[in-house]
Amino acid sequence: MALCIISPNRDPKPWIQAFQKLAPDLDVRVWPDDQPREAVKFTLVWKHPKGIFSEFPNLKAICSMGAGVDHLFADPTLPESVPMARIVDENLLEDMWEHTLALVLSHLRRLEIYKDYQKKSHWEPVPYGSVRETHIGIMGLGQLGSGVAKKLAAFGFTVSGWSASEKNIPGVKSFVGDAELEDFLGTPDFLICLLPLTKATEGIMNKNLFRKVKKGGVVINLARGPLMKEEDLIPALDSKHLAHAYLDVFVKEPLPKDHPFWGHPKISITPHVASISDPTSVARQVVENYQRATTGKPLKNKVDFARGY
Ligand code: NDP
Ligand code: OXD
Repeated sequence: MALCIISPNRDPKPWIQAFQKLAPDLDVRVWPDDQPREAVKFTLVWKHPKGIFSEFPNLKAICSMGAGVDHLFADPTLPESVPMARIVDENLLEDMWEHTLALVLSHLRRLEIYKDYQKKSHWEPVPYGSVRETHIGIMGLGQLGSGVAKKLAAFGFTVSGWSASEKNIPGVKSFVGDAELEDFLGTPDFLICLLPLTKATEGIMNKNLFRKVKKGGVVINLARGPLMKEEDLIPALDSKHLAHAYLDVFVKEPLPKDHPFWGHPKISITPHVASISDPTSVARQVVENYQRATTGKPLKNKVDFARGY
């Protein structure tokens, strides 16, 4: 029995080291190797080549290397009969919260503006915002969105959130489904996206949605690039309806050098670093799911094939 890592664009070494420390007897392989595929019962996957799972006739489970699973569903040959899991990790949430807080506080305290002023040796105080007067809306109240929402509320922000089902999170007003999306969008000063990328959510941040966001609102996309219609963002910023966009994720990554986002004064870019799965922190849950899969037990952090997340 073996676990096979399939991550052509991500270094498998830290994962192998983490598994060796935790479960020295575990047979860990890395695709592409020349060992027989029959022994592989479990694959740990990040942006795999499409169609690859048909090489593994005895697969009992597929696990995403991260929280997101859109990279799995992008494969039309993904086997529905093989259960799937993803990463749910306290450190992933902590990192997402710290990244979110850094962006929001930096914006409220106008740090982007002063960075620009400094380049010009320009001295000019600008009015700043405060936590107590700021409303944050979060699209997606799952593992990450609900955790971030709870922490923002405890920090003193006014917080609301939007999800497919109703939530009961202390200090967070819950809005549900398409019928309540417009009401949700109207009041927050910051709109943060932590939705999964699915057929239902692709392109959800588009010109119609931007129009419903409060004038002067700030948009933050920390989830997946294709959730936003990229061509609709610059017009919403240039018309001054939106004040700024903080983007960590893009339709095409790395963001192409000639992409108009790079040079736009109201767009701040980070290279998909909001929160990265740390193998030393998450290897334990992968090993546990390997053991569960190979002994016929249900997986933890299971992905719902029908919902796509
Ligand atoms: P979850 O699956 O736990 O949560 C998803 C949330 O979105 C749920 O609240 C769900 O509602 C809601 N949702 C899904 N579809 C819809 C819909 N059609 N309408 C309304 N609400 C919807 O995901 P996580 O919180 O773990 O992660 C969110 C995303 O963050 C990941 O999919 C990944 O793409 C991204 N990510 C980005 C990282 C980065 O570094 N930039 C790092 C890690 C993750 P309900 O609860 O009712 O089901
Ligand atoms: C993830 C990511 O989904 O890193 O975990 O984006």
